[in-house]
Parts: sequence; C-alpha cells; structure tokens
Amino acid sequence: MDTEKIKANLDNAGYCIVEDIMPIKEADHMADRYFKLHKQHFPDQRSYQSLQGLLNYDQMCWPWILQLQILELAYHYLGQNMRFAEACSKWVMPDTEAGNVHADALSLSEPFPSNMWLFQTMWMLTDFTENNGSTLVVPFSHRLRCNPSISPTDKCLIPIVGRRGSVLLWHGALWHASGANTTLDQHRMGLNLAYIPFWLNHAVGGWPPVHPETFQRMPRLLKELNQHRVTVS
Ligand SMILES: O=C(O)CCC(=O)C(=O)O
Repeated sequence: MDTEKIKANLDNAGYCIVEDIMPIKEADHMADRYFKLHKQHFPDQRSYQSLQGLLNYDQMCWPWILQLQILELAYHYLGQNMRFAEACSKWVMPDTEAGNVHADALSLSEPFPSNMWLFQTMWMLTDFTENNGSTLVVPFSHRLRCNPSISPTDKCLIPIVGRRGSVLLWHGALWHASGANTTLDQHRMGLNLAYIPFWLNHAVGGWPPVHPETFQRMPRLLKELNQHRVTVS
C-alpha cells in the first residue's frame, strides 16, 4: 500500500492494515520458531503469552524492525531521533478469553498528547481470523486522548483480520485488546514491534533491556535504534 494512504488511515482512524508485506514462507518460519521459544519460556502457561525481550532470543525479527516502509512511517510520526521500544511475540492459544481493552498510555496522563508517542505494529505470523484471537480495535478512539473504560465485548471493538505476512499499524492512543480465541485448535501468533520518540523515558514501558552481547551483533542502524536500552541485567 502507498505510504501516503497508510498515513491517511493512521491519522484518520488510528490504525491501518498493510497486507502481504512479509512473504508467507517467512511468516510460517518465524511462527514455528516463536512457538518453540514460547514453549521453552512458558512450559506450563496456557492462554495468552507475551514473550518480552525477544531481541535477546531471536534474530529473525531484526530485519523486520528495519523494514523500509515501516521505518519511514516511524520516522515520520516520531522524528529522526526516534528509538526502538520493544519486540515481543504474542501467542493466543485456543479457548482463551479476550484481553483488557487499553491504550498504550505508557504512564502519560490525560489528555494524552496529540502527537504520536508510540508507533505500534503487530506482524501477523499466522492468519488472524475473527475467531482465533485477532487484535480488536476501536476505530477513531485515538482522538479521545484518554484511557478506555469499556469491556472486551463492547460492540465498538472490531477484529482486525488478515493473512499471515500482513501487519497492523496503530497509534499508541488507540483503544485495543487481544481478541478471544474461541476455536479448539487454532493458534494465533503475532509479533509486536514498537517505536517511541527520543523524549519518552524508555523505563515507563517496563521493557527488558538488550543484552550487551546481543547489541554487539546488531547491524549499525539497529544499534542506533537500541543504544538507549543496553544493560547487563
Ligand atoms: O495481542 C494482541 O492482539 C494485543 C496486543 C496488545 O494489546 C498490545 O500490543 O498492547
């Protein structure tokens, strides 16, 4: 999709789906890898799993952080000194309830700033369907500049469905949630890659740091984007 059209959707409705940006084979490969990683990290947990600090465990997501069209959009919204916030894989297992509806407010108080402070992406590594836990959003809610107080069954939430290899982009103020997975056997795997402006204190996200040995292996631009969050622990 044309970048100007994506910006128009993001500005207007607070979100945009870009279809088929990643080859299906790559999405399948990454999903396989992340299912395995999740099983190692959460051997007993059933339902919704969020694997934070993914950059330390996996290199397959690195090129997608630097995907040119997405990066251009992140620079447009967050400025030339913008930074990478976090990579996190998110698995919605069969028979899982929807998550809480929230904005990614990162401790900002209301009314939220009108400028974007979080450029959020959800890469669909499996197909996202109405029933398997696809992300729910409330279109236009970023304009309200406040936290939601609605339930995940509220009718103003719509499921974002798409083929694997597509990416959902949204404004941090948009109200959203993980959807319910009402299937018996379909697993949803998504990859969150998030970007923030330089002025936002990274600590408010509570995101794990990048380990120095991971940082050393990164290509130059990825280093630049992650330089603020390298620590040993
Ligand atoms: O897993 C999902 O679909 C929702 C993710 C989410 O709530 C978030 O990134 O803040």
